[in-house]
Amino acid sequence: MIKSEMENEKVTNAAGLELFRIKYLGTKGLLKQAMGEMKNVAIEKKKEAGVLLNDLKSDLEQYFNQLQENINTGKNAEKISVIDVSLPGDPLPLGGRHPISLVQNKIIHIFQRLGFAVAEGPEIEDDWHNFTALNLPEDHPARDMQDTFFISKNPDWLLRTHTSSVQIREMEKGKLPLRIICPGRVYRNETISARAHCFFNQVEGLYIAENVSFADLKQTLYFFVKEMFGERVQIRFRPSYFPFTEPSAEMDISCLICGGKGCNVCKKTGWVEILGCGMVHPQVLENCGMDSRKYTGFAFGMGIERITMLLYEIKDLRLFSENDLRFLQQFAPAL
Ligand code: 2NL
Repeated sequence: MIKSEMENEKVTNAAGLELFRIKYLGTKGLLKQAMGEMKNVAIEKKKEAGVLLNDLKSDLEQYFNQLQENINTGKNAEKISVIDVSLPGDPLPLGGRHPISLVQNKIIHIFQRLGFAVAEGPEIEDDWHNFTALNLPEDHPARDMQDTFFISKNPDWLLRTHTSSVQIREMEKGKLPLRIICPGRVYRNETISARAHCFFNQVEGLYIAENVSFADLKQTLYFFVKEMFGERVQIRFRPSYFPFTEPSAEMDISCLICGGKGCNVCKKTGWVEILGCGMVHPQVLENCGMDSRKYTGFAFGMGIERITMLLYEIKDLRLFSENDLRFLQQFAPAL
């Protein structure tokens, strides 16, 4: 009787299956009730009744499993009722920007407010745009196979070692005044360590017009540093050398970690180097078809990884390219 009733049940979804389970197999279900009747069965009939009950139990369980499988595989199911539209949807995991992108965008934003436009160019370059136009002599170590990834030699095709090549391309267009920043990935053949990688990101800047002076360079970079690191940061310039600028300098900021007292980050000096800069070498202007008696300009270049490591106290450069979510998720925006 129970068995024929069971076979007439219409179970088409998970909710129906649960009702089925409660009715037949639940603690107060029909099976338990039938088992409860065992005490009223005469001694000589007990064995027979027991066998019948066991059969019923396995029939019920088998039928239940069959129904469950039908629902799971969508067989005989009224599809619509299997989906509970009132349940909340599966959450879409929200991504976040890479810390390098965050800092790059911040740098771009600051210079855009000073009237700099963003310029981009190819990562695969020729010898002229990466080296020769920049006044890098034939025997300069940067041209060495050990520092540069060459794709071919003669003619030379290589992975750009700085984004100065983009600036050369912009200068060659001949439109003045020129005020640009060039963010992008650059490549150098270095042994990978906590402080060096074979690729990293740079932002270079260039301003060429009449009467551009070193004072303009200093004010521009001072504004940038205050926007980037806060009002209280100090700067200093040290004389340096680059083949493409004259005079050249390196710029330090007062150490953000110890405030200038001396710590591991600033190697107890109170200062950390953040960029190189200088007045564009007249030869570079001439190489790009500009009159170096009429026009002057300044240029600078910085590594985005370096700035990011300073801002967030990141100790190992390799973290930026390992794609470890535990690292990256620390920069995800709060919801
Ligand atoms: C550094 C130093 C520098 C420049 C980049 C530049 C570009 C042109 C002409 C002249 Cl087209 N100069 N760029 C100038 C001085 C320094 O970068 O340490 N970068 C990470």
